[in-house]
Amino acid sequence: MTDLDMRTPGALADAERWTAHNYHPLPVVISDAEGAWVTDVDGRRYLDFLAGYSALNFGHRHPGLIAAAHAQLDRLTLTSRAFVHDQFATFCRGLAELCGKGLVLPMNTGAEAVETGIKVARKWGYRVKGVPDGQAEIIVAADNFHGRTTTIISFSTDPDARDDFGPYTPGFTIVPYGDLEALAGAITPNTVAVLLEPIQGEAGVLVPPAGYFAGVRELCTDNNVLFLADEIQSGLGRTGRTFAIEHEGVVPDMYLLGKALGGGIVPVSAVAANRDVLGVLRPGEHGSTFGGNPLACAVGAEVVRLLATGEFQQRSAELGARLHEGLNALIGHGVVAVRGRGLWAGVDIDPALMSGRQAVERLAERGVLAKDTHGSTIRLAPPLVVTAEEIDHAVAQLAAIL
Ligand code: IF1
Repeated sequence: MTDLDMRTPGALADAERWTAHNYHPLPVVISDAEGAWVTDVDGRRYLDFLAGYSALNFGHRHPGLIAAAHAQLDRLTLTSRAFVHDQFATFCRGLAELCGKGLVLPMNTGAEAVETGIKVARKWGYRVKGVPDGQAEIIVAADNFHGRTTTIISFSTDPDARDDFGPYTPGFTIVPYGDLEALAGAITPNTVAVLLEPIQGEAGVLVPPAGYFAGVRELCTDNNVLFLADEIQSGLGRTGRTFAIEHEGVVPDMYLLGKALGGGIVPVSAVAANRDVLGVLRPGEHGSTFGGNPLACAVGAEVVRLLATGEFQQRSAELGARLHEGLNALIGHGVVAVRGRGLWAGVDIDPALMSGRQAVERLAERGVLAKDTHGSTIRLAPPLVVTAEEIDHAVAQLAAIL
């Protein structure tokens, strides 16, 4: 940003002064937002093509979600799970039915859902499968991203996410993503689960080879191993289906959900599975202060209602085709490759032209917000309320900077 007006630099300096530098944000200070648009403190408007890393699938301040939040704020916000509240069963039942599963365990962040999935898979391994105590193994993919806790980064292959955070949690085996043979070779009698993203987000929106997940499903079923699908970023309409794994015609044993489940208002995450899996937990064995709180359940239940109609999935499929058509036309004109499904794309910019960071800085100058992942790859993931014209406008700005 060159001609920063007075308010942005001051706000940037203040933020820089008082916070740990665990991010390197673009110099954009947002103060208002609605739908697919945000406005900065100097009144500049931007199309939001990051959407909170897919936590804003329904756009900024979706009226139905805000109304659900306001109504609940005026009644009851927190009880803890020491008691029940009148929003709890509605949310858990609605989400369980959306997933086609028998039970739901609500948490708050995505990492907590992943940690819950890991703990439940291990407990299932010991109490149901009969794995010797402390010997449970979970298979994950290289280039995964499942969160930032010390256990989760223990099985990360990204040095930035992992280095200097040891000692690391044992019990995880890493295989190449998309490689069925390697996965088959990694399964032992102590394997309790396979944990995979249906599309690898942070890795650059990597779509697996056709048939890969059908093979994963078969291997897990044949070896009495749980298949955990991390749909925290790929799920809830982002790829044109309720869950990205649907594109593979496969049903996982556990859905790990988060981000958009909170409607872009409150952190809401959850694990959905059948009783033979989630039923292994007994009172006192897992939980969290805010998991399943009334405000989270009121918003989460409205998110489930929004998804039940299929309109957002339909929009993502139709407008996603338009987005990918526009992006594919740039291949050979500054773009090397485009990947993704629905309203989700990973775009590899020609590294000889610019880095991913430079690309998103230039896009911001042209009023489009996006985020680079690694190297010269940028990810594009607008809210599912984006219009066709806004998609065309964003693609035109990308063409203009190349
Ligand atoms: C950051 C990106 C990173 C996720 C999947 C679990 C989680 C995430 C598939 C954990 C979170 C966020 C975290 C945020 C940036 C963003 C991200 F992939 F979306 F781009 F980091 F890789 N599973 N992804 O994508 O959920 O605990 O954050 O609620 O940490 O920088 P969380």
